[in-house]
Amino acid sequence: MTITLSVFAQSPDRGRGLARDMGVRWALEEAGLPYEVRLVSFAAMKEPAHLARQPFGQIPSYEENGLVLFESGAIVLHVAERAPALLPDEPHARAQAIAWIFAALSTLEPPVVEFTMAALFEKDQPWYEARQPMLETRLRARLGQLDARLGDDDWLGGSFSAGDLMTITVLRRLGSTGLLADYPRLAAYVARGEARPAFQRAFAAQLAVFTRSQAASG
Ligand code: GTB
Repeated sequence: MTITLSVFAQSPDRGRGLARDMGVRWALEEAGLPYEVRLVSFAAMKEPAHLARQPFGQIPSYEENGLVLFESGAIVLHVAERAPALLPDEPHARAQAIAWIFAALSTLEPPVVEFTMAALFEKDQPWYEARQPMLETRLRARLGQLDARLGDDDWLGGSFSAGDLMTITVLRRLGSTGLLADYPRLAAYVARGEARPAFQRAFAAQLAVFTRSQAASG
């Protein structure tokens, strides 16, 4: 059984582990499942061979024994279903961990992405200055709610799960904004996730891809 992930040949995040293969790599490391990577360029992502794996021409995609999957959340869930370290067996705890995967992607991620993408790519737009405070207010509302739910616990469901993995993966995108400094419990939560050996291995693996790509092109 070989698992193959398609990932950026040269990640635009320069190896900071912000592209969406990071959560999948982390899940595979937590599950103890080895994997290989296929490096794809931006051009190759739009070619039929990759579109057959990922219909929107993006990374990541996942292949295993004839199964081809896309969407990082679906891939993490697929991996987690085989890993008690990521999804508890107890039915209620399991359903709640799955709810946190969905919450990370459908409730938390949209305001995170809107805010960070605008700050990165839309600063020159005439509406930027007027719109960004509104995006920040929306984002802070979600961060405040998440902070209240986490409270002083280590993890969202008592013990670490794929729900935490996905939530922390989304929160990491706020790293360069400094916003998490206003939510010390969330900042500590992210740090706890990043301190996990599986996270460290996943981070090192994606950084090595970027470092090699720089060496090859430099
Ligand atoms: N919903 C999909 C999933 O979760 O799998 C979204 C996949 C996705 O957005 N993939 C992006 C992609 O392939 C890379 S991760 N983009 C190329 C394209 O659409 O042509 C998003 C990303 C990119 C860069 C940074 N960064 O530089 O910090 C962070 C996140």
